[in-house]
Order: sequence, then C-alpha cells, then structure tokens
Amino acid sequence: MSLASPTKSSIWKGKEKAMDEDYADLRPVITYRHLHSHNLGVRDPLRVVGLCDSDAFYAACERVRLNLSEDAPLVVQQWESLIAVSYPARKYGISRMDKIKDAKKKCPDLVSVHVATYKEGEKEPGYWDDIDTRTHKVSLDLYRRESAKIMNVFKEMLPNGEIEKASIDEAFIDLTQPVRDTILERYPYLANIPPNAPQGADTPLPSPPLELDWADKVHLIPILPSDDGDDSPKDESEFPPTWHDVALCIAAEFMTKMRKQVLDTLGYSTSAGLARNKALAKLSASVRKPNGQSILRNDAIPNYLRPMAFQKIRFLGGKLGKAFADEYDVSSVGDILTVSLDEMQSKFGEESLWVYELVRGIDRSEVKEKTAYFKSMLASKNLPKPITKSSEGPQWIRVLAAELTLRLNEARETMPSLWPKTIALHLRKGYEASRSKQAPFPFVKEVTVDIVASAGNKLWKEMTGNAKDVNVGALQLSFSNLGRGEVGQKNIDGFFQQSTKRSREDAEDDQPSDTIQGRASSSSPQSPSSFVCSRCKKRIELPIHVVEIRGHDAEGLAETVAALRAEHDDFHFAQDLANAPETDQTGPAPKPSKPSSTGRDTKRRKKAGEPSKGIARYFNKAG
Ligand code: DCP
Ligand code: CA
Repeated sequence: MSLASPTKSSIWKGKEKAMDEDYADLRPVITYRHLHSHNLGVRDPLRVVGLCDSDAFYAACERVRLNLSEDAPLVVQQWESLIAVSYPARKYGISRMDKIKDAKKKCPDLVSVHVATYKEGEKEPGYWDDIDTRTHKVSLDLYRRESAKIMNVFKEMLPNGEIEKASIDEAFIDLTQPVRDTILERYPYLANIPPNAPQGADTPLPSPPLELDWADKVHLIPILPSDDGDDSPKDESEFPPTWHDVALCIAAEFMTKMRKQVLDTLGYSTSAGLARNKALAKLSASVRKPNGQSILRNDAIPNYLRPMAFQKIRFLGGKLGKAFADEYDVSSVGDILTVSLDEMQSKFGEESLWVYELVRGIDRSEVKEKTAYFKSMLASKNLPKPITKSSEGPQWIRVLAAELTLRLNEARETMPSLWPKTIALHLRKGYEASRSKQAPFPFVKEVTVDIVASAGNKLWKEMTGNAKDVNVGALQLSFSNLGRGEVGQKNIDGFFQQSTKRSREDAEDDQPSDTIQGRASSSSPQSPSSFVCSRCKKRIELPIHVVEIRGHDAEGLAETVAALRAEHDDFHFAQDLANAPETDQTGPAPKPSKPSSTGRDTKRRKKAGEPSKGIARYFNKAG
C-alpha cells in the first residue's frame, strides 16, 4: 500500500497556473480525519453537490402526458404567450419570448398545448377549447405532480443524500455522504489510519489515483482557458487528480444513474452540474443542455469564473447585482475581485461577505430539504376585468376553491394528518393594497370543493357586506397554518369556540412559508415581484435570495406577492395591536419572530416593513 505522504510539491503541483490569492483553497490538504468525519457540513473539503434541472420542463410534461415523440416541436402556451419551448421547437428559433402566433409562423407543424386551466363548475383542471382568461384560471398541478415524482426518484435512489427542491424543476443534491461511503469501499486502505501515520488522524491521505475514468456523457469544464478561437482540449496533465476529483467523479456516477432512472421511468431528460457547492453546481448545470452533465473541478474554478458576467451567479442576478455593477462599474467576476472586503462591507454591510466569497467560488449554504413545504397554500386569480357586482364573487371563489381542494387532497396523500387551521380571502382593488379576512377552517373528514367554497363565500360576504357594487381586481384564497390536524380532530365544536384571538396568534406565529418565497423574478417581466403598501408607502419586494418552488408563471408570482402582501398586512395589524391601549381585547402584541437555523437566514427573514440595513435594503427599498 502506498502511503507516500503527499509532499508539498506533489499536492501543489500545477497550482501556480490556476491559483492565486483570490482562489486560494482549490487543493486543500485532505486528512484521515476529514475522510472519517461525518458531520463537517459545508466545511467538508470533500463536499460534492449536484444540481439537476429538467429540460424544457412544462413542455416535457405535456409531451409525456400526450405520449408524443421526443422529436415533436412542442410549446406550452399560457393565454397568448409561451411559457415553455421544447428543444426540437427551439431549433426553429422559437423562444419563450415569442407570442404563439409568431411561433407558429416559424414552425407550421408546431404542437401547441395550452396549460391546463380551472373552469367554473369543474372540480378538476382540464384542457378546454374555450380558454379565456376571463373565465379560466391556470393550473400548474400537472407540473407539480411530475416534479414530485422526479424528487421521489432522487429520494429513493439516494436515501442517505440530502435533497433540496430548488424550484419546480430543479433540485440540489448533496452527494457528500454517499460519495464518501463509496470512496471507502473502493479504496479500502483509507478506512484505517496507518499505525505509522506521522500525525495520526491529521495525516494527509496518500496520493489519489493518477488517472480517473470520468463516466460517459460527462463534460469536464476545462481547467485552462481556451485561446482565442481555439477550443481544442489543452494538456491538463499538470493538474493531476485530487481526492476531491475522485469524489466528483463518483458523484457523477450517482448523478448519471439518477438521471437515467428519471428518463427511463418518467420520460424526462435532465441536465446536471456537479461541483463543490450549490452556487457552482447551479452554474455548471447550464453549461451543457439538454441532457448534459458538467463537472467543475476545483482547479477549473478560476478560469471558469473570472470571465463570467458576475450577475449570472445565483442571487447576484437581481437588484443586488445591479447595485454592485453600478457602484463599482464592474461586469465580470474578474472585475469584482478587485473590490476589497473592507470596501464592500463599508458600502453593503457586514453581510456582503457572502458576495465576496461567492465570486471566489465559495458558497457556504447548505443543501437542506424544506420541511415547511406545506405551510400555506394559495390560489389566486388576477381578473382581466374587475368584479363590480357582489354576486360575481362566488363564481371565482369556487374556481379558487377547486384548486385549493385538489392541492390539499394531494398533499394529504403523502401527509395524511395535514390540515389547515385557517382559511383566508384576500381581495385587491386595482393596484391598492389587499384587504383580507380569515377564519378558522373546520376539520371535516373529507375536504370537498363545496366546503372550501362555502368557507370562502362566507368571507366574501363578510368583506363585501351588502354592498351591491364592488371593485375587485384580484382575489386570492389561501390555507395557512398548515400542520398536523390534531386541533380539528379533537372536537370540531371546540375548534369553533376558539376566538379570533387564537387565529391571530397563529398568524403571527407563522414564519414566512415557502409559498411566499420566490426567486425575485426579474425573469418574469409581465408579473410584478413587488407592491407598494398603501399604509407605509414602502415598496415591498419578494426576497431575491430565497428559493422558488411555485414555478415562474405570472399567476404563480402573483400568488407569492399576494402572500407577501398578506404577511405585510399582518405586520401592520400586529403593530396596531402593539400600539393599542392595554384595554383593547382584540389580540396579543406581536411576538418576536423565531430565530432561524442560521444567522444569515435570520437576516433574510426580517419582516417586511422593518427598516433595513446593508444588503437587505436592496430587497426592501423603493425600486
Ligand atoms: N417557467 C415559466 N415562466 C418563466 C420561466 C419558466 O412559466 N418565465 C416555467 C416553464 C418551464 C419551467 O418553469 O418549463 C422551468 O423553467 P426553466 O427556466 O428551467 O426552463 P425550462 O425547463 O423550460 O427550460 P431549460 O431546458 O432551459 O431548463
Ligand atoms: Ca429547466
């Protein structure tokens, strides 16, 4: 067994070319202690993370549903716009920016599917001929369902990997643990610290294999930059494999198998990226699409990142990236490397350390399954024509109730005890702040559209009173405080006897749920990702850095903004209560929000409306 302890020169061989002070940790020394530890988390030098993104996802879901050939040029349309374009259709120059009529001109054989919609009187969404935004509401249920199936494949195939749904068609997969187990299986001599190891557990591992067999269909992002116009592979023998490369290579095998399983059993092709952290995995996943898999070795990080427009990096695409670009007149990662940490922190606050690190290829965010996934559910409709008569409300409430019922029942298939404590109706007038009203949601054995609609109608009546004329531009019906159904299951009468005070408490207790988290969608030009509060006159933005799970469609975004608005209304409500005289019996003063797991999260979860400092102000201030 070779225990040739890697000398400084063998470990660092070749590093001069790729490394400099900005990228200083590309070939960390890896010891037995590192390899044998199970909980190094984001500090693990053998950490490997994958991002798997489905190709032309909505289009693929419709192709599979219709059992069409993979070569079919297919687009998914929402009203007159395209929301997904299959790769065969892209060959005709069709993009998501096209209108359907222009797309058909580019490809006369285009298969166009209108996204499913809820229609008044129908319990389930469907594909109708008479689609009209005045009478229908978009349903993304098929895509959510297919997305859950893909997630299940990952979970089944990787029981000891951490999997985080990052959007409707993307998942981060932390492969560190399964890969570590495989390394120990394949290189059994690493399992025990040799008795003569000079520094015991802190002895560096022996040299890794001299060559790695990178699995098929894998694209290695080059370590050396291509010369102008010359993309031929360079001799990279100066960069012998590291143990981290071994880890990446094994991770690529896992990823290939999982992607194959998704393709073979569900029919979806995917693209993946593998690297040492989430931000780099996400960037790498878009290098080869469709059906590609790219690997970013640590040695390849500097030349990959330097020329890149830094706004391509996760979380730097929106306002924050723009603020940096304007402040320092920079556009590439290389440019921004010249800004010192002190300088950055003096302008953008302490928190900007994560930007400083991100452009250096460091991302300490964890891959974490979102457990609060079903904390709230919201169905919304922006009306093409405002409702002006009180009698017109119930027809829309029924459509929204159908969606909520379906989603709750689906969620209850995997979590049978799941039950919402509260149902709420939000009404928006033109572009003014929404008004909302909520009530306890009764526990019943089986949730039906009738039950949800009648709870919604009751709220509608309470809000519109006897007024004949109303003016409502958008409505949202939501379930919140989803949790285990014990309260309702105990005794339905007891549940009803609980005061509104109790439901207010619940509302204040509620952390921002996943449904209000959204990729601040600069990508969705037609749908605003912010609103101006009519009380405090502030513009409230969706957080830019939190993960989207609701899809990117206009209505999905409207839903997330509506939930944010509801939360902001709650903030004012809570503030009013706090300022109210002691004798006011309507409810308790707001509780301080619960601390979250990481310091960074705590800052991110700052309640809308609070004064913000540093980076946070870029997410809250008037745009
Ligand atoms: N989506 C949407 N509106 C947008 C962007 C996306 O409705 N502005 C929906 C449709 C997409 C799905 O979300 O199919 C996933 O978005 P992606 O950005 O991952 O795009 P695709 O999966 O369609 O294509 P790609 O193969 O480039 O990932
Ligand atoms: Ca995709």
